[in-house]
Amino acid sequence: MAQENLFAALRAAFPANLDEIAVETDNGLNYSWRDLDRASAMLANLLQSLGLPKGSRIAVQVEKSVEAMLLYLATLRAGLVFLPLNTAYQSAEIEYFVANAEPAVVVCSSKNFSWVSKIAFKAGTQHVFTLDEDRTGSLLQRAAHHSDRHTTAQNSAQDLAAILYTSGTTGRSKGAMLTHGNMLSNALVLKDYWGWKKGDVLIHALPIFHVHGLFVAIHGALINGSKMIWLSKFEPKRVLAKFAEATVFMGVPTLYVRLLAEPGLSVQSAGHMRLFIAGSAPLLTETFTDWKTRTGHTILERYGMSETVMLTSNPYAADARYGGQKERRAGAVGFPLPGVQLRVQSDDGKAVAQGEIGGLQVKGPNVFSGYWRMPEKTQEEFTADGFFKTGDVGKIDERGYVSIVGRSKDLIISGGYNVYPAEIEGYINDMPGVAESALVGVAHPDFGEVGVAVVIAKSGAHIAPETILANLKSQLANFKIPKRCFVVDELPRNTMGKVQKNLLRAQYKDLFSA
Ligand code: MCA
Ligand code: AMP
Repeated sequence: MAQENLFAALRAAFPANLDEIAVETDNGLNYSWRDLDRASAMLANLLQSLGLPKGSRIAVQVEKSVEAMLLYLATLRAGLVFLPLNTAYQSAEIEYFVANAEPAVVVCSSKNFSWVSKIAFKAGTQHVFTLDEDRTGSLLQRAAHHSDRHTTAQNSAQDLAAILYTSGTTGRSKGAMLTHGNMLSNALVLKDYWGWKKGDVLIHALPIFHVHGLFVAIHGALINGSKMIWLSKFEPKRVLAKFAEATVFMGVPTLYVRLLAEPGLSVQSAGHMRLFIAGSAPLLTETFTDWKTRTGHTILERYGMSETVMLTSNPYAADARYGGQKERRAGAVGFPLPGVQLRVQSDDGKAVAQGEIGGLQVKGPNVFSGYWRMPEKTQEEFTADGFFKTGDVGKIDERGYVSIVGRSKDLIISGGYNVYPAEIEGYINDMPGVAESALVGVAHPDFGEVGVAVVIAKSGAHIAPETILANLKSQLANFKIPKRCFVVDELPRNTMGKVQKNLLRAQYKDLFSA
């Protein structure tokens, strides 16, 4: 059987001279390619020493660190399944993911060990390790006893490699199952499409518990044998300072908005850079044009999903193989990537006329195999002829450019993180004194879009907005907390009695206007 393990392909792309620097961190640590190979081998040997059945999940909720990336690489090379979890998730959220995914191993930061281990052991997890960003914790201590030689597990393209939790309209997260083939095919397409070349250096300033930072950024650099300048957290000044030593930067729109606020951003300071890529949320035309004016660079916007990795991209350069278009257009997410079929359908499943708005549906080697242990839900989200319904609403213009004009799924994307109104409304509605609530997204100058909660109190009850927010903050990840909360007498409803969120969005649309 051909070896189609993703790590095997990444390892094959390492430079011949393994003593070259692969990762340079913002706290002065350098990791050679040999370090990456040896350390991920030791971690893979530790994981394999546990005797886990094929397909076992390794759940990881740790602060960003090179060692956390090495654990991801080790999971791939051991042929196990990586399950990254946002560090902001609190116990109720972790309880859900652990119960749903039933990981064989959980790796958490030592500060959370007491409550995470309780949840994990209760759910049947056999091993809980700690890993901290200062390179301490039981995981590395145990790995130190293992050999730095490891033969990568034999996997087929269809084998599961990662589970990424995401959610559609239901509000309850679903585990998107990504295979070695989904991710390798996408990495190889993007390597070519974005013109990666020898000597490229990536600035990595994104979290590594989502697709953008974990797959698009890391796979992009590794599959090209490119050095990464590794920032533990996004700090605009630090990113700016690294432009002189790097060539590629990837970010969500908020990162670009914050970099634009830096006086030091200029044609000169961005002169060494080759490519700025944006995605995960809509890039405002204003940000696109301001960036061009300030740096001379045209941001390349692309469109992806946890279920599909990258789907479309604006062109890097005019390339006859891809239609020859050169223009990167603000407000468009470019063209379907090679191998990706994208179509626009109306709600009743009919093709819409060219340029008309409808639901975006996709098919391709990058599209996931389904939601973890949710076959019915998976079936609902695929058409009879095998297209995945993205839940995004868009159109394709006469030159083939795809634009996303909205979402049919009730989703707020705040600073690149997804916030599911159904989930937040559920928590608010469970609070004493609350009769009903609605969470709507409104424009925000920094995060792009943020949640605003509109709440109806039970008759005779009195509940203060700050009480609602404090209650949510004690249970949910900080980025999910509505930025404002209003307690009102009634919610606008249509004739069917459904809350008209569009009217609420209109009512609060100027709440954060700069
Ligand atoms: C932080 N805060 C936020 C967010 N981040 N509020 C709303 N939305 C956010 N995204 C709040 C915190 O709750 C906290 O509030 C305060 O801001 C400061 O927290 P801190 O963590 O210091 O914030 P930050 O450093 O300013 O973080 C902003 C950020 C971060 C750097 C933009 O959100 C970020 O790294 N976003 C990238 C997300 C990402 O990687 N998305 C890719 C998803 P308080 O003090 O009140 O608690 S993958 C994807 O979407 C698809 C597949 C694709 O196409 O890529
Ligand atoms: P996730 O649920 O984290 O996989 O995020 C995927 C969603 O992010 C997509 O379904 C889109 O709604 C949104 N998204 C990703 N890239 C873009 C983009 N370039 N423009 C607008 N929305 C985007």
